[in-house]
Amino acid sequence: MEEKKTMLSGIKPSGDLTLGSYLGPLHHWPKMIEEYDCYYFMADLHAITVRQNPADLRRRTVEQLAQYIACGLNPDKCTIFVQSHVHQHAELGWVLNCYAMFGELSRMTQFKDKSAKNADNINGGLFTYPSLMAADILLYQPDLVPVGEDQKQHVELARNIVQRFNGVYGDVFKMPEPYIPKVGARIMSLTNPAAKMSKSDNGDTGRVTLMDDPNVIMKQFKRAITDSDTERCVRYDPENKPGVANLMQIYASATGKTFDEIEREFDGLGYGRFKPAVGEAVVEMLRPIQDETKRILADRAYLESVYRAGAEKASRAAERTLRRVYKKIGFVAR
Ligand code: AQP
Repeated sequence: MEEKKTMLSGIKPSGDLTLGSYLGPLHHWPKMIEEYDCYYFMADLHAITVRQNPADLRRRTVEQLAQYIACGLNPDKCTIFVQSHVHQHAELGWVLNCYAMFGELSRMTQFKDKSAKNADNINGGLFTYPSLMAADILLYQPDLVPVGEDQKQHVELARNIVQRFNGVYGDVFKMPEPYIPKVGARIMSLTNPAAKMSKSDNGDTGRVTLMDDPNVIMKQFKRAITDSDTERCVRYDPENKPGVANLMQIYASATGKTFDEIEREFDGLGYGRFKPAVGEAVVEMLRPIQDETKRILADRAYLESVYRAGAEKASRAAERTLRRVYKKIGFVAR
């Protein structure tokens, strides 16, 4: 039998998972399990590049695991782990720091964005984040790396590192290929369609989290920014009507309808009917996920067994790569 290809992806527990986390990466993941040997992780090492409250970080990491499972990741069919449980990530991250150039790290737009957002804490981790991300990827030698549009630049950097490293030591790392899903690729804030909906944007009405109460979700959608054009019709035009395009993208992902179908459905009805309809579709999409998350979270022993087994399996795979790297660069074997 032909061996399955490998795939890897993770999300930082830097805030409660949002509609963006779900419609961007998470809801594509379960479909990959049959075809690929999948590794999914909670990227807690990455989360601390921004100051975290320890109790919140712990809670969110476990809650995120429950949400992964609730969204359809069957732990018997894929490997789910906490990044800090697999020490090889931090170790290879350090090595790859020595193969990532200052100039290329300085060009990362996420570093610039995050530095601007956290001006009082522009730490080294924020700067070298892409080397750790390259390590996350390369440890498992994946064939495919599903990422959002905004992570594409980091995968490009990982590819540069591979080229540089393999150029010196031979064929050590497999060249990673980014994969960007078409629909739901980038969900924007409901109050500012120019900014991505982010987990860490607290206290802002532009964010919907996976565990938000239905009343809260409806309120957020009713308040969503549409557009100031006089036309006031539901039409997919991301350039001139970004707020409406974002809502259409969410509605399309939640209902499976095409943009044409949505335009016909709301023809002549205006935004007053459209916005609550998107809210309702999201509430219905999230309802089973919320119920299942709550059920799983109540079984702490089960969750622990999942992350322990995941860490063991991931560690075995990661160690194979790390040993090879250490040997190639001249470290004495223990
Ligand atoms: N709004 C979004 N729409 C589509 N995809 C998104 N992703 C994040 N937000 C959206 C994608 O999720 C993957 C994992 O995200 P991450 O947590 O590792 O990094 P992030 O992009 O920094 O996410 P946030 O929510 O914006 O986190 P904070 O607020 O902590 O900075 C990535 O592939 C990302 O594209």
